[in-house]
Amino acid sequence: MGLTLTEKILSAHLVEGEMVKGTEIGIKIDQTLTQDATGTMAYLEFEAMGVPRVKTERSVAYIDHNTLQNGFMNMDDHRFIGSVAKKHGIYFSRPGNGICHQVHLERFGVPGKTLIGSDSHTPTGGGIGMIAIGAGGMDVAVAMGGGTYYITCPKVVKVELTGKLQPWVAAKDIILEVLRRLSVKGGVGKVMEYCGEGVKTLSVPERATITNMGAELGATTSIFPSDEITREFLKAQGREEVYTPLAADEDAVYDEVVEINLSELVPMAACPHSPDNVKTVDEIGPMKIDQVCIGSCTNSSLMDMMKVAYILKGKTVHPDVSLSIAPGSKQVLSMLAENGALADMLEAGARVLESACGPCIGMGQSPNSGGISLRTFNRNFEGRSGTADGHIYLVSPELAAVSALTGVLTDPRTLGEMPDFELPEKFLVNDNMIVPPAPEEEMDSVEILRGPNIKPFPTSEAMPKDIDAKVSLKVGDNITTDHIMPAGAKILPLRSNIPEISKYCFAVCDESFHDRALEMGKSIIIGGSNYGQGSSREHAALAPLYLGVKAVITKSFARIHMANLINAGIVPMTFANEADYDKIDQDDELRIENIADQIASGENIKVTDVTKNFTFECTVNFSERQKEMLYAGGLLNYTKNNS
Ligand code: MIC
Ligand code: SF4
Repeated sequence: MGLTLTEKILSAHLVEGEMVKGTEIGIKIDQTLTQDATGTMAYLEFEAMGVPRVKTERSVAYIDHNTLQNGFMNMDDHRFIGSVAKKHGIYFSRPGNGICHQVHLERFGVPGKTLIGSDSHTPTGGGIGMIAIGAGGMDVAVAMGGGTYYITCPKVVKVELTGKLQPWVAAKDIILEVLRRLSVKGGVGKVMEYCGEGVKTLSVPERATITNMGAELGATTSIFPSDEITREFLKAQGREEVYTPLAADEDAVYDEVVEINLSELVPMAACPHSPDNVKTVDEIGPMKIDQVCIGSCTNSSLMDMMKVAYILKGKTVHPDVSLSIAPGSKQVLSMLAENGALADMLEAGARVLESACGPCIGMGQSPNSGGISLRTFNRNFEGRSGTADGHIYLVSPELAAVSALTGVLTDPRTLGEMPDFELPEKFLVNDNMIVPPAPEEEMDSVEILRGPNIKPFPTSEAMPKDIDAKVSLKVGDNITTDHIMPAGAKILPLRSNIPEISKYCFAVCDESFHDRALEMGKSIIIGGSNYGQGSSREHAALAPLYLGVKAVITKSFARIHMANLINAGIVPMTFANEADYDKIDQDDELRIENIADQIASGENIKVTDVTKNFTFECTVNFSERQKEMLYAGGLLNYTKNNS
């Protein structure tokens, strides 16, 4: 029986377990990446492990999220990360060099290798045939130290692409179509593997748009084969030597098949407030818009920017619209400057931002109140833009650019004929903003620069015998990490200060949560399905840990968040009978007796609602390793106990 590409790469990296779907496997990690919003914590954790030099083939620390320096905090963190990188064998991509996923694809990604990153959009690397997975900072720290990374052996979905996109229909529309069909939960426990004739019509940046936004499906990752198109891309980056052809076997067996005829796709948008709320432009109609933002790790490649510049050239942005553009990397921005496209954007009235995440994570460019903003990004969760009642629509760069000119949502196909946009034969390669680590013999002399913003992370205790705790919060379905631990310009600088950042925990849902949880001392959170979707930020587990949350009971969890809860020593459990969710209210007192014994028994966990006087059951599906971590009170305690 033939193998899928996913199975080939995973089995070549398998160090623990067997390739049995649904069971836990341990894989060797070749490369890691961090960004600055999760990186400070990840490197504090790495330091705590006491490993002098990273043991990966390549580890890179990027500065791209917290680049708005409205106070000392962010730059302090950047300097801390830069110094840790230099000392411990990590490449450091300086602020201004670009968004981690874009730069990693350009300069470091290698087909067939494994990559984990402390950012949920790490699967961008799947665009060149990597198994690239988003993870919590602690998992990345462990991988940097040479430790194994654990995932549930995924199912593999074949996404068979046929046909060819019509002019002005974009790669973004392909992933929006997948999201429309499968929803934000549709990819949980799965890898989306793209194949078929249609794959050959897509360039690497287009493939990367699709694998990037596969994160919104909740998928473990997404992957494209590594083929001639990959080789051309790597060659143009001056890295042809890392190319290897990779594809699934002809007779590979997949768990599911999704068929998409590219020729039938039309321009679409994900409407507020979820990436799977997808409609065609016709269905939405010519809606008046206030803002357009082009960029983010999903759509900020040179090719995207060249299309945008072509559309804007010689025109002026509509007077009622604010247009901002953030090219994804220094390479992209420099090439736009050299070939004149940047001038076309500026002349049209675009507000060109530095190469960073920027508005995507609420670092500026928040829309006006009640404003309608078209963005080429990947997430439109409520409040994420920084404007609580902002309406964010996720669209392709083509659609964004033409709409910026007309002031209404506009079908880019009205632009008529489309010129051939081709990747350059040679990208501008200048890695001067990537600082290599100090040679091993000099590492001892590198001083770690630790600013006052950096506070130690919260300690967790070993699992108590019983958990007696009140429900501090009850929330509904699809709660995102942006609800649990919001980002934005005000809060992001607190990423290395858990006590401070905890004040904003769940503030989007209930501003009184912080005080109530602290007052309760210990508590339990009740959630609906797909709890914790979105970001990899472990702060969404560390802040609840600091506030005394002992367990989270939901209808279902998103993958990375569940791993982060276990790493933090908070017990994630799911209702055996979903109807029990309705019976529990905030402030109810819950009692879980002999929790460790119950977990060890492998049976359902019995939880008593003391307030309402009934008992319900929860399922847990922990590997032995996860059980041990929970007993110890999290990954750090577990690692200490075992070293
Ligand atoms: C995001 O897009 O939500 C982020 C900000 O990149 C996060 C990481 C973080 O919260 O620092 C992610 O996607 O993992
Ligand atoms: Fe940055 Fe946005 Fe990409 Fe997250 S989704 S890495 S915030 S550009």
